[in-house]
Amino acid sequence: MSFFPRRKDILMVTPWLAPIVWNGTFDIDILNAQFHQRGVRIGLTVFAIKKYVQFIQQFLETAEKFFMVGHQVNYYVLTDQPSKMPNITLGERRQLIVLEVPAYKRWQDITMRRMQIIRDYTCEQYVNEVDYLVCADVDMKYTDHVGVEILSEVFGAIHPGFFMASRKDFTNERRPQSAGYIPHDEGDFYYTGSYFGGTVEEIYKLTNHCHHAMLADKEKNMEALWHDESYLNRYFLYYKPTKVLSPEYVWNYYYGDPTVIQKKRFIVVPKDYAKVRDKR
Ligand code: UD2
Repeated sequence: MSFFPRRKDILMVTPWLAPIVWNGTFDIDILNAQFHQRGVRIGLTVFAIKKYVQFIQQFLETAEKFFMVGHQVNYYVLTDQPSKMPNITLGERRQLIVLEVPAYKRWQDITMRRMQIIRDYTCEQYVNEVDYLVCADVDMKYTDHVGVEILSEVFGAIHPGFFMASRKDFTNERRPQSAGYIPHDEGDFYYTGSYFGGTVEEIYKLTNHCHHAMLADKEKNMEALWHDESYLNRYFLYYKPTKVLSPEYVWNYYYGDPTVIQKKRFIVVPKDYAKVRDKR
């Protein structure tokens, strides 16, 4: 029965023929065998700056249970407070690399400058140590399997708040002068800024592009509506992802518990914005 679709309740492939990854659409044993054969090395980058250091322990502990189990993983934690990094016992072929980075004053700059920092480390370090990069927010935890099924040349994840929304309701940047601009009648999906990845080379291109878009707006005294997320959405409109992750991969219980989301693999940890962000 291999010609029958595994699921009929969701879209499994984009109009440009990239797979959309949902529970029940892949066989992890086949994929693991393929990726083990290639001996892939995976880097997971995560920023923990200022008060966000409080999230890193849970992030790493849950990643140890669920993220790329059985594969070689380098955690790259980018922080302004290396001394506060937790002491975690890691599994075989998994290592923690702490990289000290500056803490920008405004939270908007902290989140947007991740693009620049990832780009710079891509050339200096990541390219020599891993094959794929996965770039994640820190105020998240893994609650179910996330494995090599997500890996592809370049991938993004559909934002949990918009997978049922129509294109006109996507919260894209709508000012034509902005480098993050997307017209109302364009845009395939609304992607979250909290999870993307790909080969080191593709992530170099993506982060470099988004960083330059942010700088171009800065010149005009502008900032896209949802910061790095807006520039990322613009990038994915013109450089389409080769794989798209369903919202199982970045679920937020704020949006309830719909049955179509059979697994919640990586979820947002609720936070009090007023307490974790500096008021600027
Ligand atoms: C959304 C996106 C986020 C980004 C942001 C842009 C989701 C789940 N997340 O989240 O990816 O696009 O909008 O506005 O859709 N950080 C620090 N210290 C700080 C501030 C931020 O380390 O003081 C890092 C940290 O890794 C954090 C990330 O930047 O997870 C994103 O910041 P956020 O979580 O405050 O952004 P948020 O919740 O608005």
